[in-house]
Amino acid sequence: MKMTLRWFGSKHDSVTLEQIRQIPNVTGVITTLYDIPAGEVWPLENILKLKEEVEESGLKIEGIESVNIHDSIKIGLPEREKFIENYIVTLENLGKAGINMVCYNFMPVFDWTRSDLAKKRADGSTVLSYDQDLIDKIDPEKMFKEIDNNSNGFVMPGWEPERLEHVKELFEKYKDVNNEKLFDNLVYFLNRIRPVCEKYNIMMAIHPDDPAWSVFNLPRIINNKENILKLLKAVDAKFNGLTLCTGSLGSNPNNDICDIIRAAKGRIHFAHVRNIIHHSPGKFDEAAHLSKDGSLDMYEIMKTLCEIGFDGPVRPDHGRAIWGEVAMPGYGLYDRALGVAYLNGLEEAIKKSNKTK
Ligand code: CS2
Ligand code: MN
Repeated sequence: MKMTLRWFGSKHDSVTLEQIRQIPNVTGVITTLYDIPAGEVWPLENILKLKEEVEESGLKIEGIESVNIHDSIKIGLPEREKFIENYIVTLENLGKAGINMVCYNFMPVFDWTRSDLAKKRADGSTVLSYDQDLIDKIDPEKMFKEIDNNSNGFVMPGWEPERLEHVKELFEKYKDVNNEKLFDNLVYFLNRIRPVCEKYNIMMAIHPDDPAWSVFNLPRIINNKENILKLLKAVDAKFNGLTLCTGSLGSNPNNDICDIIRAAKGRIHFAHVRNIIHHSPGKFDEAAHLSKDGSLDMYEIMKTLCEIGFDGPVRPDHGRAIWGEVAMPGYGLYDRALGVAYLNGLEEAIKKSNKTK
């Protein structure tokens, strides 16, 4: 596996490439052009500049998270054609720059949802958490403002301010979009981008819905094994793959992550590994990456990824913020550096135990 860290770019991240370079065994970053709104073309020039910046620090761009999908594509509006054309040009430019993995999601309106970005744990550290009862009481528009107010001054991925302006309208536009329609629109999109992906060997890695159930009555289609396999089969080609996000899929205790990994063998192009603590249905906290800190067995997850021969990029996901570090919630230096150290330790232990067998 290639150990990577997410990096939001020099203008948006509290962590620098030089710091990332100092973390043992990290060879690459997963990054994005954060300032380009969903739907617009990523100019080749900007991509090459980013690539140069990353490579100058001794790291490599292992993939993009995310090239966001314009809502008209998800809704299936006539203007989606223009936005799909733009997406194809972006993929072509990424391909020309030698970038071969793109993480994206197909969640309507909101990318991910949490009710608290800094829930205090007994030891004083903080984590992101989700409580369905609280979400049920929140007006989606207020939700945007709350996330913005609590993000320590950073622009949270998926909660970019330009989205806020359209929340009401968007809900209206999604009124007639059910799970089936959303799924068909996803398949349509994938078939349209297939030629450019295959030409440049670009792996598309869809991110599961987070949490893995419907929020604000919006449709959800990438939330369990059955639905994931349905998508992989609907466009049955390698480029159409998955970001195995343990925290998102694991938000639903009924999802067996190792079973999903085995079922999606050969189609997992990226892995987000983090633990999560289930409290009761609809209530969970994110956890440090340690197995004993949460409900998921991280050793088994990493072992299963090794067993299926996964050798793509993996990155730690949100963990705990400690020592009052001021960073984007879920993306502090501690969150990321500790996560990598732990995942490295697991991988080493798994390889050692395989050798002695
Ligand atoms: C989230 C998402 O899992 C995560 O890290 O922060 O924003 C994720 O990056 C997107 O859903 C992928 O498109
Ligand atoms: Mn994730």
